[in-house]
Amino acid sequence: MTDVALAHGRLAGLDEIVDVGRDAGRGGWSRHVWDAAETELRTWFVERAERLGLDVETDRNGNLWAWWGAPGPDAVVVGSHLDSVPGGGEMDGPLGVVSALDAVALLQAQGVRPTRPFAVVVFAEEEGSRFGIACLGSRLLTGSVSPDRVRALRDADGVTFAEAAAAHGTDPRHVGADPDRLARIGVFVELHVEQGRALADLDGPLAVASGILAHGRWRIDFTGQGNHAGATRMTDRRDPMVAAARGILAVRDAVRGDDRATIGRIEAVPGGTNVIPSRVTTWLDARSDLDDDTRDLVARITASATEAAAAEGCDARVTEESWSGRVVFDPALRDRLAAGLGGVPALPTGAGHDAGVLAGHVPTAMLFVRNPSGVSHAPEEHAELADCVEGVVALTTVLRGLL
Ligand code: HGY
Ligand code: MN
Ligand code: MN
Ligand code: MN
Repeated sequence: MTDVALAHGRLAGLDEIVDVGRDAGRGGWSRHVWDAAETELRTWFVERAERLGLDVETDRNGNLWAWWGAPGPDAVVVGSHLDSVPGGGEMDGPLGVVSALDAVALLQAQGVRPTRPFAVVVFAEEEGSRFGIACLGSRLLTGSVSPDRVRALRDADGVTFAEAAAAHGTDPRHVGADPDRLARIGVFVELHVEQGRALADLDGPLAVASGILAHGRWRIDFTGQGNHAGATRMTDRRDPMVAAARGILAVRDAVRGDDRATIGRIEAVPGGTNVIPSRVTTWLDARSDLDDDTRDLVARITASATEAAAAEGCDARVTEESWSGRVVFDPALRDRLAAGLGGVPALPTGAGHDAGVLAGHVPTAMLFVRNPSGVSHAPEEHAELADCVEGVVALTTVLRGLL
């Protein structure tokens, strides 16, 4: 391994960024598109890529592309994302970006020179933590989301995507599908820390991805009557917090089989301790193996939210915010990679990825690196050095076979 890859018991690149975006309040890391932490990671990426002799450009949607040689058709593209969920782990995203750069360093140390265009890519807003739509950068690239809708998206401070983009050199008037750039991609490979513990149970360091669950995000607004906490008898209330509480408990009862449904975020308006809220909003993340199963799950949750609201004299409104159908990765490419790595297992995942968005447009594959506890989207997310190194070596092997 080159010295750039290994240091201090972890991949050197991860050490270079480990202090960026630490979230003392939540624990873990918070790095959201174009905030101070993610902007610092962008700067790190450009500097690290340029040290490797790569030429970095930012596309019309804020995604970063580090080209090894001239951009061109049938490119091998490898990468992931640098943003995180609030209070997330340090590896979800960055491990894939660091490993891609380390793989370039290793290929260069091995004297390999690309025989076809090659780029390391960093997709913007993969977690959707700032503007609400997951995989926003790859969805914009592939024309999978309306640019008008995206431009108007607001973050928690009321800043629009358009304003944030413009403040960071991305002209919002130009965001949207980038068919010429998409057509250049011959194959996309993403390495990612595993989110779940299948590899721990299999006692193996690596896997290729077989597919991704269907998943989406819905906003559920419970509206009632705002009022005074002390002057309003309990019998005179139309309290959306009580409706939301019933609706949240009903989510668990709505799942069937291996469905996954989560309410990870709730907001009361106006949010005063001595105020009965006028509105309570919850955000639902629902996933299942099949598109129809996910749709059916959300239909059950919608029915129970409506019922919970009516019981409190409130209303409930469910709005779809984003949707990703079930992904099956190209089996021939998947099996070719697995065989080239000595027969690593192929695993499905419940976690969404930019690779899931690209898979609908170009040959795409994923590599997973073991996460001993399986915990992710939390500070405890982890991967051992030896497995990270195996990941870099495996990614290098995969890329050699493609270059
Ligand atoms: O939500 C997901 O599955 C991914 O981490 N964005
Ligand atoms: Mn994630
Ligand atoms: Mn991720
Ligand atoms: Mn008062």
